[in-house]
Amino acid sequence: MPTSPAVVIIPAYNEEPGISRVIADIPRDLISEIIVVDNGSTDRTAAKARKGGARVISQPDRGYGAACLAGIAALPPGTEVVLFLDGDYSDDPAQAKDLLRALEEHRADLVLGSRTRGCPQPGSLTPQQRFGNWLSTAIIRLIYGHAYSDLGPFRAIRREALSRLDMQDRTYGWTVEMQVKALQQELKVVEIPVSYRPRLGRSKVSGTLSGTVKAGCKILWTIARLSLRHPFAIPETKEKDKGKRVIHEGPRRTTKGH
Ligand SMILES: Nc1nc2c(ncn2[C@@H]2O[C@H](COP(=O)(O)OP(=O)(O)O)[C@@H](O)[C@H]2O)c(=O)[nH]1
Ligand SMILES: [Mg+2]
Repeated sequence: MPTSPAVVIIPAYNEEPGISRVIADIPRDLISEIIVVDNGSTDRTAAKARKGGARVISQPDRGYGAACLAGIAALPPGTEVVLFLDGDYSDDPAQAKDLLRALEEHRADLVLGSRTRGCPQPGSLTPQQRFGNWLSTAIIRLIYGHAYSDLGPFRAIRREALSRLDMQDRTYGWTVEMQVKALQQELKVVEIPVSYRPRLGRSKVSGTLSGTVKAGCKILWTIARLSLRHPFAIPETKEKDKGKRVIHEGPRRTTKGH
């Protein structure tokens, strides 16, 4: 178990239907603070998050990455571990425990919740999401030789590693930017299977045609841009750590529903 509690960052845009349940299901014994980044919601997301006990900060500039960056800027001093979780109740917040446990057990820098290695409920991952994941991870594998199984949003990262990644993307490229930069910097990355269920409320990305096209293009462009800049791993890594970068735990099948 982690020696220092983690801070959770939840980017949220109009997540009134699910935000209270997301917050309520986060295991508090391991979490020191929950930050909900209200990304210009027009519903009662912020009020519900506050009522649930989260600190709500406002990021009026729309965009998934912009919301995550605002959350990072608001981290309390001394934060050692940051956990990212969406506000739509697709992920099971109780599995934050598994992510944090894996971070400690493997002495990892980054632990990714993999939906494809878990047991996604029917309808939770759209065919276009699965295809996009497959294509993106195949390209990353070709370039870097490492096989990610997903670009899911549920993840835990050490604060120090997060600072080193110098995250920039303000929209849909956020998750893939983190994963590509983690390989470039030879961070120790672990994937664990997580459950996934149909979201509460209305999808803004994968459930819409324009969201899917924009996200797909942005993800592929992000991989290309980052890889052209640093086609191989940045060569500062200690020799002894090479080859230990990506570990797949599991499979641990989880099927908990709403
Ligand atoms: N699409 C989108 N999502 C945002 C934004 N700001 C915050 N989010 C949050 O990002 C998460 C992912 O969005 P979602 O619609 O669930 O995407 P999907 O899972 O691909 O359908 C949710 O928690 C959103 O509330 C934004 O500007 N655009
Ligand atoms: Mg979602």
